[in-house]
Amino acid sequence: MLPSLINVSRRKSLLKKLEELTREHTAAHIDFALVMVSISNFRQINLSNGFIAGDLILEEYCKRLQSLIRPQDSIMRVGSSDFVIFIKNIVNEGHATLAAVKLLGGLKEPFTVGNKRLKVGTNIGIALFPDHGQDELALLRSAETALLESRRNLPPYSVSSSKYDTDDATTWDITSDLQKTIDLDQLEMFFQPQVYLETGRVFGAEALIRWKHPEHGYIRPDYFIPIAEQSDLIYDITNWSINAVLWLMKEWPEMSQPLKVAINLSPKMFEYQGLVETITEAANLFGVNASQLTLEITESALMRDISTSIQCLQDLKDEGVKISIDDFGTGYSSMSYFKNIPAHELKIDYSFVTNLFENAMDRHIVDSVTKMAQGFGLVVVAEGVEDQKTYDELKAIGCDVAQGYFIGKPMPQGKFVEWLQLHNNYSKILEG
Ligand code: G
Ligand code: G
Ligand code: MN
Repeated sequence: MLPSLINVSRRKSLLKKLEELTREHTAAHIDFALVMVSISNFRQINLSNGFIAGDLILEEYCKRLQSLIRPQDSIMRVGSSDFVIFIKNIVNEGHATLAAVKLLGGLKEPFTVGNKRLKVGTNIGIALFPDHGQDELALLRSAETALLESRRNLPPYSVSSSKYDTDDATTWDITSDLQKTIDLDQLEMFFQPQVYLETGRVFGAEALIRWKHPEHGYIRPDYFIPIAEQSDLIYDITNWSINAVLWLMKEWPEMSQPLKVAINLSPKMFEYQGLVETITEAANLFGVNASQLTLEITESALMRDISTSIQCLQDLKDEGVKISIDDFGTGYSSMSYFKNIPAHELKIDYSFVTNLFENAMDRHIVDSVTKMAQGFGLVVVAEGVEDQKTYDELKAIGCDVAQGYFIGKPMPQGKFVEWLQLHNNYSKILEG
């Protein structure tokens, strides 16, 4: 099953409405589109601006949605920041695409709350009846899959590509495709450089997995990792990631100090007893010092399973492996973390960093989180550094490390090695 984006009670009323529609439309031989609209940065809006502002934005957002559809179409709110629109009398896919583009265009303009203008991100997933599902469940699953997929598109919408089927065809395909890719060793590891803000020297890299699908091109991990987490595939992928990283870093050029490499760890891996051994044995085998390895764990995952993960984190720490708290600020960031979690590093989520100049509150958050984390002895990494201005500002704030498109995009091994060589020479020149 795909991760469900909708909570249970709302899902029930949505399914009921859908069931009515499918029945009605089958009888009349008319097609309709199920359009799922989701605010991508709602949690962050709440965190940066407060829940009152969040509620106001939601209200304005609903009004704007209403103004963008035709009177015969209807909207349902199905989650805290998720909506479903039923568009009737759809003739073909192009018609549905037009509707999505119109919605995105209308929702792109900033929203005014008090004296602030805030940008709201929207993702859209579309499924057509009956092409992408002949009953309400299949149709909803197709729309949810399209919504997930929309995250790797620009503009951020996607029309379902699944042919209707009564079984779990969509999920099954992806899972078996992924299994095949792992077996054939066709996943790729990309690296995104990280530099010290103070000196500009290389600090290390974040390893980011890529799946190059023969038909669909590069598929981003935020799409397939959640699917892998639903099965044992996540174990295979984690194993592959660790080995690929250790293998590839042996080819990196000698730098003035050993580079760190950060691997993203799915929280599901804490359920696996052999995690610590797997990592330390692999490091031994490849002759890499465990202290060069960092595991990134998202803040929300740590909060969810704090008791099971904490012993594991402590064991990893005892072996010299470093722990980084990823996406900080996007969950319910708690101070108790710093006291209880054996972490070495904190990554400020890119959503705060990219808005550093547009949103005074975000700048304030970056500034205070940096100071607080450093007070607890953590290295602070800012993600999403996209320009010189932001880089300079982070340096002034006193952040330790920067990562982002301004420094370098995630790149395959060959490109990354070139980048390291160039950067190394450049640093030498600077230092005379
Ligand atoms: O680069 P980017 O869009 O691809 O990464 C999207 C998300 O996928 C990030 O949040 C990152 O944490 C996650 N991710 C990237 N590589 C891996 C990996 O090897 N394992 C796991 N579990 N997650 C990964
Ligand atoms: O694990 P995490 O969620 O932190 O993954 C980092 C994500 O951020 C990856 O998807 C990566 O491709 C993306 N990313 C890296 N640098 C930038 C940047 O400068 N801007 C934006 N918008 N995204 C970035
Ligand atoms: Mn990460």
